Amino acid sequence: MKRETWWAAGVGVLSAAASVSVGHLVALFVAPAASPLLAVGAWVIDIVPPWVKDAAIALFGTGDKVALLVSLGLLVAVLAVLAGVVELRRSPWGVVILVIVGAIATAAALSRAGSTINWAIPTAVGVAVGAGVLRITADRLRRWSRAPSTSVPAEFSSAGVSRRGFLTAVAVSAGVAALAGVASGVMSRVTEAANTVREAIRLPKPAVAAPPIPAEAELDIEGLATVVTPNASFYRIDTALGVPKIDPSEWRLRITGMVENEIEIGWDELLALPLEEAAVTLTCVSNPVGGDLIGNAVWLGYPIRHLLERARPTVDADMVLSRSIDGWTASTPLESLTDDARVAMLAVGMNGEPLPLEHGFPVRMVVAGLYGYVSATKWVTELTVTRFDRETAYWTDRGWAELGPIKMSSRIDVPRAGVVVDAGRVVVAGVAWAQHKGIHGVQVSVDRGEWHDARLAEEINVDTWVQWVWEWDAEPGDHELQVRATDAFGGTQSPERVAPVPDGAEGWHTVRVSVA
Ligand SMILES: Nc1nc2c(c(=O)[nH]1)N[C@H]1C(S)=C(S)[C@@H](COP(=O)(O)O)O[C@H]1N2
Ligand SMILES: [Mo]
Repeated sequence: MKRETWWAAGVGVLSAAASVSVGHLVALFVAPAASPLLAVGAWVIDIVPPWVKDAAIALFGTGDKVALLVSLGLLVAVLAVLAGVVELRRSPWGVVILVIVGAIATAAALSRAGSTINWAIPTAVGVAVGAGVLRITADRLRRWSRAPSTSVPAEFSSAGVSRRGFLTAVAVSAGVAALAGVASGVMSRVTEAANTVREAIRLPKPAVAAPPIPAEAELDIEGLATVVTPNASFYRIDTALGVPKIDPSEWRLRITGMVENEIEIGWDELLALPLEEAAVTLTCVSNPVGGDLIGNAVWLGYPIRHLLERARPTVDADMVLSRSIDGWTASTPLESLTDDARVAMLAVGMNGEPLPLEHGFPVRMVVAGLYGYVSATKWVTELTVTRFDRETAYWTDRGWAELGPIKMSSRIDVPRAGVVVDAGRVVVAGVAWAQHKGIHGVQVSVDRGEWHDARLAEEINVDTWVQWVWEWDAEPGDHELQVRATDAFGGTQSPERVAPVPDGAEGWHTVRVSVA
């Protein structure tokens, strides 16, 4: 084989290494399981027939996962060599091979349970970097191999210059790949350490326990969001590129600003206070009608009003600016935090566990009835008592409304939009919410006809969503289902469509289905 073919093979492997290591690093920020190698590995585990799995386990024992990753690595290496050689000879077909392999890895990532469209990002970024490496290095290799050899000293000949150009590109690319690899290693270790600390924590029993979730609150219908959202599938929204890792023993919360008595509290002191438990449904103001930026959990925490009682806000204060360790801020009306009729807590627990790192470990705010951007500060370290006319917060600086009470809404979960269902009895089910008020009723209409009352599941409390179900006698054809809710004060959702900006979406969730 010619020298340049060897180099081309190396260039292919280098670009694959850059893709994988950069993709893996980006995945640590987006979602670790979206790493190209891990996603493809998990996907292969799902699709291989059982006998292959059994054979692998028999052959490799508990090393079967390692064997899988090694085989995948070898497969990638072979494809990488191919991509390098093809790119040298028939540019841009080598890049095309890389992109196709990337597309398969992306599809694998998106097929994972709980994946979102963001899971495409790590592989996309990885492939973009890899494609750049492949293009540039293969191009320089081509120039080098075509440069005429002359009698001038090697350093000055065009062959010498182009050789140096190629080797520089290789060195820079290898540096990028290695740096991404090292950064991933460091990040994984830090996350691991934070998780170890988190797992060792035993939260105290609540002084005021939430009543058990009534069995009748869960209709248990396939495809319907469960009434309590598991932590692993709880929506996540924040501006944090890397999830902050706070050592609870170093965590402190300061209450400052317009108060007569500044206070500071640490982790142990917080846990020693009488904690209360409450089920509250969080919602993001960006949630479109029918969207899934909403989740319900049982939170354990300490009422913020008790801490404010100790800090004694001055009479002219009307807002609390909460700040996260990463600088993110939210502005919450002071009266929502001092009102003893509203759940507003410094939460440390979520569904019986310490907060997951990405949901604000070790301490976050949870305020019933307010959108997350004005109340749900994760990784919270400071509460500044102030006034709306003196300070603004992260999202209010970016055009979102100063006040963010959650708007009543309802969603159809089953049947899913676009599906084909059999004529006859069809279960239509979903969730409805009007936090801090409570849902009184839900109605469904077919093809914009009359409204039918849905049956509500038992409500956990007024701060949580409620499931609903309606049985539809479906006739063949294309149909449109719509849902609207009424709150406990008699307000009903209006049909006018309103975009999420600046204070939350409005409108009736509409789902088209075909009945066969
Ligand atoms: N530190 C911090 N806290 C934050 C945010 C953020 O960007 N940074 N986003 C808020 C928004 S907009 C929402 S909707 C909720 C989402 O909480 P979750 O990710 O636990 O579901 O967190 C809030 N708390
Ligand atoms: Mo949000």
